Amino acid sequence: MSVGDVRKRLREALADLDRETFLEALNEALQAGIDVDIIVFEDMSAAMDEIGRRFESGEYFIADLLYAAEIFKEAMRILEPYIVKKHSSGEIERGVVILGTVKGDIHDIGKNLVAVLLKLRGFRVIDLGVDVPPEKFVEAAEKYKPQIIGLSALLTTAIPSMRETIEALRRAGVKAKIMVGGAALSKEIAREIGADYYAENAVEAVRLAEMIVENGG
Ligand code: B12
Repeated sequence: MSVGDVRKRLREALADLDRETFLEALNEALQAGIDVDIIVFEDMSAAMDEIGRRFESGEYFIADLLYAAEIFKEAMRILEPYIVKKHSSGEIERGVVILGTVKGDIHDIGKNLVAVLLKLRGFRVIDLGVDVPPEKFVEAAEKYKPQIIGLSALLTTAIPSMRETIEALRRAGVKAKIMVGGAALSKEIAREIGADYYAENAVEAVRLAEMIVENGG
């Protein structure tokens, strides 16, 4: 089977919520030496988008989204050693990053991926979890003095709450750079709600975080 075929099977099996075929294809992909970033950030992420579309069209239900999240997390456990090998820089004390999904939103797979990669690059990550109100971010920022605060939102309805969080942080005089991401965001929306940076995926988020600390915040 060609690399193209394996990748197609990987995407389709996850989108179809066919766990067994997906795990088989994942194994084949790893054996074929397909880069872990391509597997996670291209194929698995595209499958999750397709699952979202099927949900939107009424073909899938909430239970299907939950099952998709479960399969995704299972895959991440299998992929962990490959991710560590690819992304670990061996560095420590790179800086402090506070992360959280904003109030009203409980999606956390993408945020958790950002956390994993940041930790592997030597950042200390304070993960506040999901559905985090603005005052919690402010409190944590005052306590941990991070260089960067990362906010995640997948729901369009959570954008106002992300804006409120950014405003609350600025009002409190927090100096950290604010980086945002998640399917609800775009570069334009990020700028409009007052964020300093936007990253489309976890690899890009880490690249930005490294740039921010290298430039002294
Ligand atoms: C799985 C899933 C769920 C699961 C989440 C489980 C979990 N533990 O996270 C559950 C079942 C809980 C769920 C619930 C709901 N969901 Co949902 N869900 C999804 C789905 C299919 C996949 C999300 C995902 O994990 N993607 C894979 C990860 C790897 O990608 P990612 O999150 O985008 O993250 C990457 C980047 O965005 C970025 N990133 C993410 N966070 C951050 C943070 C920072 C700081 C940075 C820099 C970068 C960054 O890096 C990540 C890695 O590369 C999406 C579809 C989609 N297109 O996103 C819908 C989707 C987000 N859900 C949607 C909806 C509507 C809902 C519900 C409202 C459904 C309902 N009627 O109840 C609820 C809302 C619950 C709530 N209050 O939050 C809609 C949102 C539509 C919209 N425009 O607002 C989507 C888009 C589906 C759709 N097309 O309709 N969902």
